[in-house]
Amino acid sequence: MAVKELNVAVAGATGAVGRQMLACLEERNFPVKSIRLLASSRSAGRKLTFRGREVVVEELTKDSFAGMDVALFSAGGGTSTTFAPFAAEHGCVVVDNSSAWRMDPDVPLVVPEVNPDAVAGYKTRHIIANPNCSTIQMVVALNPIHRAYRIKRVVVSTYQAVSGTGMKAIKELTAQTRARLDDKPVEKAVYPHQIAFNCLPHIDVFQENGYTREEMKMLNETRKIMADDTIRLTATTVRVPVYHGHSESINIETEKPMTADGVKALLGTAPGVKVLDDPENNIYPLPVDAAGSDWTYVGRIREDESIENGLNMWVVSDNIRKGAATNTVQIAEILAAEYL
Ligand code: NAP
Ligand code: 3JN
Repeated sequence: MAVKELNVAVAGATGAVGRQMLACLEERNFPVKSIRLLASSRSAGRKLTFRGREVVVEELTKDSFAGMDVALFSAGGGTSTTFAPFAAEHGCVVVDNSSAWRMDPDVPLVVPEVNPDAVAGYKTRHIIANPNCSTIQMVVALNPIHRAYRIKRVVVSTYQAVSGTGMKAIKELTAQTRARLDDKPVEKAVYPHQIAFNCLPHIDVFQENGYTREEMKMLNETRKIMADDTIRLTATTVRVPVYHGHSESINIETEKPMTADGVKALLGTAPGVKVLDDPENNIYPLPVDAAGSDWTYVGRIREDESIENGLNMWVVSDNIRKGAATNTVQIAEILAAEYL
């Protein structure tokens, strides 16, 4: 059966994620009948290119979604909270990249390699949430292991690229790097500290329990996507001076015994995963190699010698692609093929 062509709106089209969403729609040949590009009043009138044609960016308003079938949102949580319900009123299904709706029990939180059937839950509110980028690449790697060996506990430390913070942060890393190399004063606007040549153990705001919001997203979203509230997880999220690609050092403890070789074989056929694990030849996942790709790369797979049924691995993925835009478009593809 031919997939129906859809009227697609992209809210936040001028941003780091929005631009990548346009690229993904093109690359994946999404069945677009018409496209509407939305951003703040600051960008109204600007032109972006989609499929070789210039499209004028419009200001996002409550009336932007009339006649639209699907709206891909990446314009921040406040914008999603305000405007997603207007889209839903027009019968337009929202796939939202912010944290605004992720933990709403009436909104599915979807990673297509893990819980594609959850998309059906869009019918209640006409909203589907895209998880946080650090959660997405982690669950793509963890879910096959959980299904085979039951994960009891996860300890994860992230090394997150500045593109996760948006266009201003990408520019800030370049400007600070130039300033440092030229022996000029370093100016800070986006992060509370210099990010060039530095690591900041601080992503999103601190909570009362001492964790950051990013760290708590990793726990709460993982439980919802993997449909298992018994999984214990502790995270430390760190911003590093890398442009594209989040890296994660993940330690897990399982109920059933496993071996590193067994996990390598399992992940070797897991959806969305590419195992890159040949330390003798210096082969392991790297953010510079993952940038521009949609795979979740896993390497350094080894048994944790300090506990029973423990394993360490290193997981890398392009945060703006699989961590945001690609995952969003994959969800929209399921909607287009099976529901709309
Ligand atoms: P960005 O580069 O700063 O872009 C922000 C976009 O939102 C721009 O298009 C901006 O339009 C638009 N925008 C801001 N305020 C708006 C408003 N009041 N009305 C309409 N549009 C507005 O940021 P980004 O990196 O693309 O991220 C955007 C959002 O996506 C984030 O806030 C976050 O919620 C989500 N995100 C999710 C993940 C994930 O882990 N899944 C990763 C990154 C980002 P102007 O150009 O007109 O300012
Ligand atoms: O920092 C990163 O690497 C990912 C950033 C994600 C992000 C940035 C601003 C607001 C989010 C998110 O997706 O969780 C949000 C948000 O809370 O919506």
